[in-house]
Amino acid sequence: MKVKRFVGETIQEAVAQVRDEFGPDAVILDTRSGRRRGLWGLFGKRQVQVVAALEAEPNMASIRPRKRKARENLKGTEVAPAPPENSVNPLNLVGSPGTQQVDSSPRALEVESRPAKLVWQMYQEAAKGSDKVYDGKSSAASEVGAAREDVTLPSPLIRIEKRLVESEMDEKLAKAIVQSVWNDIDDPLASPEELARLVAERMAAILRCVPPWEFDGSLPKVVALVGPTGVGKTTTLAKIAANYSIIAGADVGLITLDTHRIAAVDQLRTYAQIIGIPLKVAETAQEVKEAVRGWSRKDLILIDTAGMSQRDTQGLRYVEAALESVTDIERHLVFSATTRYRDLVDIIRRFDEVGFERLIATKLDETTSYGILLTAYALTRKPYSFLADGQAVPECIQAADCRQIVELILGDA
Ligand SMILES: Nc1nc2c(ncn2[C@@H]2O[C@H](COP(=O)(O)OP(=O)(O)OP(=O)(O)O)[C@@H](O)[C@H]2O)c(=O)[nH]1
Ligand SMILES: [Mg+2]
Repeated sequence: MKVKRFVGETIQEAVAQVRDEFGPDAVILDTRSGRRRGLWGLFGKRQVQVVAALEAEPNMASIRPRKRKARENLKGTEVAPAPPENSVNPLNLVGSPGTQQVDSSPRALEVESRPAKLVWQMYQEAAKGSDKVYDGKSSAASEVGAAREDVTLPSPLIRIEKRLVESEMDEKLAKAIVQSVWNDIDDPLASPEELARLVAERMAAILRCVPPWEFDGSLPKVVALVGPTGVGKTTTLAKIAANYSIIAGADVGLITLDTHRIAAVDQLRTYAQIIGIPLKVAETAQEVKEAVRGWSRKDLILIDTAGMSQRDTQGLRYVEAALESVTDIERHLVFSATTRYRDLVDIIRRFDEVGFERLIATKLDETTSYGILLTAYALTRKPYSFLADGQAVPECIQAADCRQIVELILGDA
């Protein structure tokens, strides 16, 4: 893949350079505007920087969206979008058999297993006293099962706990997981391999991931991505849109609320054009509402929002109000797998005010420590929907899979 930075005085100028050099197959990865750096930077000309990529093979533009003529006639009778003939689903994104399937009905998502309850209670108990380490004898834990009298962990479990902490998992969570396994174990002489297997199983049991959406031809699924600046919201939105539109043949529409930066609108517009789907720009809650209402026959409506620092209270309120105007919206909090624990806590606290129902972790390719993924789940108890692991659109995304997250965290341990 060729990646290059193009600089112009306007976004149009920079994008024209991209088109001249890379042609129509170029994918815009990033756009930024600012003043030129250097000695005269302070009073320098404004400039727009566009980072674009050209895939070798395959690329998005070479896969033309399916014709929707037949589909329009079928609306209302179709159960789910049929995959294109002989289609493969390399991204594991769009409801392929064999992906982990979880009942995603609201009721099923509320239900947590007994082991999960045990871990969460231990974790919450430990988290209450600031740096207090869970001692295995808390009253909360005893509600779901008496903790072992003997709280000294065997050395293989201590090693696993250390490994989890090294993977950037919150220390209290790592302790709660291994302690809960030890608490439940039937065979105190279990081998290190067996203990490792039990820990992996427990981690998978406490996590939740939802399967990819399926559309029944009734009301559109409306999804908004929210999150801090630069975590990959727009890129992830484009990946999701391209996969559902091009691979699954779903009828997809995009709305952007990120209207303050012209480059942000152009970034999404470029993606929309390449994928061959419409984009609407909405500035107010009323406009969002109208945009959604105008697309009542679409399968999927994806809403991009402006990245905001978790300290930007005004921005957070704006997004909250704009999204509140749409009923049955599903909000996905996007965060980078490279986020540090303290920042994650802050992000979750602030975006809790906007509200979100799902988690998306991005930039899995930029780290080798994935414990933060389980920590994010522990702090929110919202299931994962997608995982993203690179800049390439539409390739670097997949439906979240609990076992895979556990494997990433445990690595070669
Ligand atoms: N390595 C890596 N880079 C990513 C991933 N997802 C997005 N990026 C890159 O992260 C940068 C920011 O991506 P955007 O999609 O613009 O992020 P955003 O959250 O929309 O940013 P704002 O709208 O400015 O808040 C771009 O350079 C993307 O190519 C990923 O999974 N891995
Ligand atoms: Mg964006």
